[in-house]
Amino acid sequence: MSSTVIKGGTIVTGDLSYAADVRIEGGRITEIGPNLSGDTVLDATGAYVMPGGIDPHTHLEMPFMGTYSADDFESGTRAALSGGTTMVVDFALPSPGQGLLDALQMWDNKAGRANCDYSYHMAVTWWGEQVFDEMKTVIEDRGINTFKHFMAYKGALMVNDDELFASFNRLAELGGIAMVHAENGDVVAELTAKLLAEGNTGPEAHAYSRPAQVEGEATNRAIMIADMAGVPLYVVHVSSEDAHEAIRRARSLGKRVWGEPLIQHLTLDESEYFHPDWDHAARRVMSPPFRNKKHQDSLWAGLMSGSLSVVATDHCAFTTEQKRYGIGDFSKIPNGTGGLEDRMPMLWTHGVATGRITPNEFVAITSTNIAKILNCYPKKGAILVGADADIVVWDPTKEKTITAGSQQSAIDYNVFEGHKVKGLPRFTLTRGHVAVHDGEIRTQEGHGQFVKRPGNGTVNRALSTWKDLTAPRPVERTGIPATGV
Ligand code: DUC
Ligand code: ZN
Ligand code: ZN
Ligand code: ZN
Repeated sequence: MSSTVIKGGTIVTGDLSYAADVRIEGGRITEIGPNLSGDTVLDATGAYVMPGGIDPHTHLEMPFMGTYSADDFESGTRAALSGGTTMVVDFALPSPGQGLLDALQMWDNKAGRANCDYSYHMAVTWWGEQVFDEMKTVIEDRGINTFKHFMAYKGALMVNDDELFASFNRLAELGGIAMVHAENGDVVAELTAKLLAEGNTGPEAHAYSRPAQVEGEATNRAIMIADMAGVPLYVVHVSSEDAHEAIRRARSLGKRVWGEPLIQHLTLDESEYFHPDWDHAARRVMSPPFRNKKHQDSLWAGLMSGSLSVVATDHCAFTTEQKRYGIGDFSKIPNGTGGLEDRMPMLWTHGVATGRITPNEFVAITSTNIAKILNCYPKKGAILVGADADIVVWDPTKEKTITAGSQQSAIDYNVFEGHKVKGLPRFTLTRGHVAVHDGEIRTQEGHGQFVKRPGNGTVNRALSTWKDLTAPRPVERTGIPATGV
């Protein structure tokens, strides 16, 4: 079997850094140590050898708001690899009334083109006996242990509290993890109607329609409902101090709750929506919206202190032409921004290079933490013998200016346009295949494989306060007062 050796670099994992070479055979790491030799040698002198990034939040070729997101599994995973990300987790989204297994079949058909490994989260967009039954098959046979619930998008994807509670209870029983898009969809719908009636039709009104309070309220509600069901909870795209505060409090009480900020919310703010150019503002419309510095500082503090666990992208890219469906009515602008290619360089530049986080913390929040939460560690998220050779050789001195003209994504702009980044991949390897070398793309369409993530059973159980109570039973009373007279 031919071997590849990554030579002369510093291995950086989620908890330590040390000088060593890495040998790869058959797509896996087979040896770590000094002075290794191999058939192919990749020079990592002056670079960090890190687990490839895992982006746990993408929407590739997703039917949404009357259109499809523009990056599919081919362009999306090419963008990912170009930026040092070697695995994506996409959301398989049944339309209301559609079965879970049916939706997974649709996603399998699309994902066959992936250039890197991938997995899915299952979305619960409606509730009924079929969903209840199929959840077991999804977890036990398909190896998908995470289920996302939209608390917003009323009339489309949103589920109500009774449905949330039923689904969370079922997940607790099956050893799954609940995920939420936490915004109060009823209030968003009311604010949207009011803003439009008052003539606020531009992209800036999108931000007014989704204030931080709608996120804080829904996050808190989801945490309380998860606690009553006894299920672990993962809150996607945490964008505000209000939501972060609820997560921090839950964690300090011993509840198993994780929060995922996005690179966009960490680095871009609400002023983008007040740009005089309509296209500029509309291209940045996503939910939750970008926020002000107070919220950004809170998200950074969460990453630094550990109350927030993971940085993702919610990559859901739409072209300018698609964004223009919302001219005259902001609520029709397809919600979503790109970021797959830029997450790692942007986080390194604004996180590591500024001294906010260490290189080891960078690895933890871009890869290792989520591999553990999603139950695919140490196959993914690790530089260990036996792990998949999903590796990024990271050159901390390499610089570029982000431009749409040189990106892999299929869209015609980039929300980070003009941002200078320092820290980029020298090599990105997906299961041992060198997919990127110094910006040169050598991806192989269809190389990606599905990564199974079984349920965690009792290991990942929420530490529920509610479940501390003994099972309800009637009290035997000595005397019952007579009713009436
Ligand atoms: N938010 C977005 O901006 N796009 C996709 C779905 C979501 O929740
Ligand atoms: Zn969402
Ligand atoms: Zn999303
Ligand atoms: Zn080179």
